Amino acid sequence: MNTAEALAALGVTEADFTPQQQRQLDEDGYFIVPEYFTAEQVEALRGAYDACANDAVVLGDLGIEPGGVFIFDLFNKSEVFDLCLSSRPTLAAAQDLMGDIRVYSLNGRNPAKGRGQQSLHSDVPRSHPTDWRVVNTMIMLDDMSEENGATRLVPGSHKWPALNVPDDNLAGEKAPAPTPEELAQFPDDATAPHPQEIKVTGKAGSICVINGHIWHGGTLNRSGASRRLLHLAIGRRDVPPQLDQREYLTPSLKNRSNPAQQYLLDIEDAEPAVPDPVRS
Ligand SMILES: O=C(O)CCC(=O)C(=O)O
Ligand SMILES: [Fe+2]
Repeated sequence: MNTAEALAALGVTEADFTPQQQRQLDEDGYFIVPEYFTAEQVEALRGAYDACANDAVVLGDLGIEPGGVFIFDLFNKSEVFDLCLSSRPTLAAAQDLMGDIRVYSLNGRNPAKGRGQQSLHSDVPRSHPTDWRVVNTMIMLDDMSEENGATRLVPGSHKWPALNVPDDNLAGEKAPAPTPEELAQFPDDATAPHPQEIKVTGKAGSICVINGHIWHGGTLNRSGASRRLLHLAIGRRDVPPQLDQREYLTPSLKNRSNPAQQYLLDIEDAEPAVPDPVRS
């Protein structure tokens, strides 16, 4: 199996990444596919999300979102999340940008009322201008609006130096020191609105595919309305993933996944490492 075979087996075709989307990803660093997932799929994903809400982890006091709440390792939490690997625009865009790819992580995030403002950040570092390492996807399980914590993006900033990369994504690497000109471009307060930022809004089921280097971040959930979002990140295959799927592999994921899914999860020759989760 290789990336091209895996994507073909998962039904990815040229239609999943149009020349216009390719141009948008190149120039702006993102594109949106409204209501990509059907209402039935969204309903199933919401059910699975809620069923593992108790697995949410509260982050520490440092980083892009002190006290941020995340659910990690979703592929091992429910088979329903396998649907994320049918986000064909993500897979097609990731292959186009990075060549050989694999899953980098699948996380969930639903900021509570009065929470969610993150520092503007790039998800991964970069050592030269086309060292693209991650394509990320915001999969909206609820309608996302300016009131319930829309993701903000600075269009075009994927070509700027990486900003505030989370420690977990540095894999021990030291981000290259920015030049004085680059430094001058960095915001004084990364939590503040950026003059060029836009807010990603959309109906449940919509996806926003981003170059993981774009400056982006969560915003404040003012209304308290639910804003369940999945982040499906696909990495270049030679880049250490955020979550090593082999270390967290459950019998259930190993047994149900097909060869193409196993290739993308990089678990083809791996044995289960932890038991299946028990839900009451
Ligand atoms: O949930 C969001 O709106 C963005 C989250 C994000 O970018 C992150 O946690 O790295
Ligand atoms: Fe991010």
